[in-house]
Amino acid sequence: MTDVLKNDRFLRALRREPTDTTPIWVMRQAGRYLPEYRATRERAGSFMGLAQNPEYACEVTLQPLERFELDAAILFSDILTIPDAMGLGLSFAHGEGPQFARPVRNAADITKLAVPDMDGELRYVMDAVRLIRQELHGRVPLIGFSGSPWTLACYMVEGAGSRDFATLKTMCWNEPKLAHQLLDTLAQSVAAYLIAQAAAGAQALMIFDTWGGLLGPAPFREFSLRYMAQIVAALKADTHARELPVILFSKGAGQHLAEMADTGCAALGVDWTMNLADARRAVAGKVALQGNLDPAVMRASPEVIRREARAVLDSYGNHPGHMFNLGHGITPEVDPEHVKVLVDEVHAYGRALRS
Ligand code: 1CP
Repeated sequence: MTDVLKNDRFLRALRREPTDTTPIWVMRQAGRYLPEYRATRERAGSFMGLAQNPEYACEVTLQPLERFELDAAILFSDILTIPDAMGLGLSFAHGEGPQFARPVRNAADITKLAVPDMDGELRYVMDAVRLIRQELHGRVPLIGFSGSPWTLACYMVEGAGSRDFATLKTMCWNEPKLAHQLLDTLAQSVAAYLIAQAAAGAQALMIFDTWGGLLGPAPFREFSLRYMAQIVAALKADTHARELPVILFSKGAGQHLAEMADTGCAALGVDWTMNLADARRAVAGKVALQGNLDPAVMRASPEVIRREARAVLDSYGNHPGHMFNLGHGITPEVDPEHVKVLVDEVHAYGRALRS
């Protein structure tokens, strides 16, 4: 695992060091918009069959890198591997979202939960990280990831996807102690999971707090931010993981960037509802920023994609510390050719911006 990185733009930008151009990767870059992904998923039989087989997971992780000049790879897995390893029984019906056979709803369910064994139930994730690192041969860095405790709890208590995750929110109001017990067990699990991914070879770590923005300001601090801060502190206390930059991404939580920047993370993900110039001012040079093209732009014409990509690059300006990305995951109906248009434009205009 001592291979020299051939392309370290992404890691340099995370450290807010100068780069020749702006690095780019795309959330959900390995996914259903790629025909080769759909073919491998067909062979695997199911989403979990794909994620739990390190050879398949490695294959789909590398697929987008074969097509596009992306500056980072992200482990192919899912945030719901932790609740699955806790025994909740995860499945994905074809074309539908996640479902848990055994959601957690009361004190008995929550008291039974334990931190999963990273060399046991979750070993397949670490095996995938090791294999991907080997097969990348230092082309680009590998990002490991987890869901945030809040976002994992949303699915675990609801038992499936939802627009408002009202079941967990109700628990937060009626039984805050119970909600905190669940979130604390999840924070310990996420920290152990990310430390294990770092030991297996991940070179940066990202925490997806997809549903943090569902909370008002005080509940966001109490139920989401506090646990992400706890995880960052645990990573900083680990002799190996402390070297890895951590990216926090709370969707819809633009108003909290300043507080999030104080957790000790290296970077924040920004969704498309905020201008990057405002985001830069909010974090006052403490962290790098990742984002933030509206994913719906990817369905527009190549000319519009190029124009909107340039607008995002201009909004950040000629400063170090920007990793280009979408403001949320790429959607299945996007034409893969449009991703090539985006990646090439970001690199070309990012170079021009620096000259
Ligand atoms: O049928 C399929 O092939 C399923 C589609 C799919 C894919 C491609 C799912 C099910 N998960 C994934 C992979 C995945 N999920 C990655 C891989 C790496 C990458 O290329 O980016 C990552 C990072 C995730 C993370 C994830 N899973 C999040 C956080 C990021 C986000 O997009 O907000 C969330 C919320 C999930 C849950 C999940 N898993 C899958 C789906 C369809 C969902 C969303 C369910 C919902 O809408 O509530």
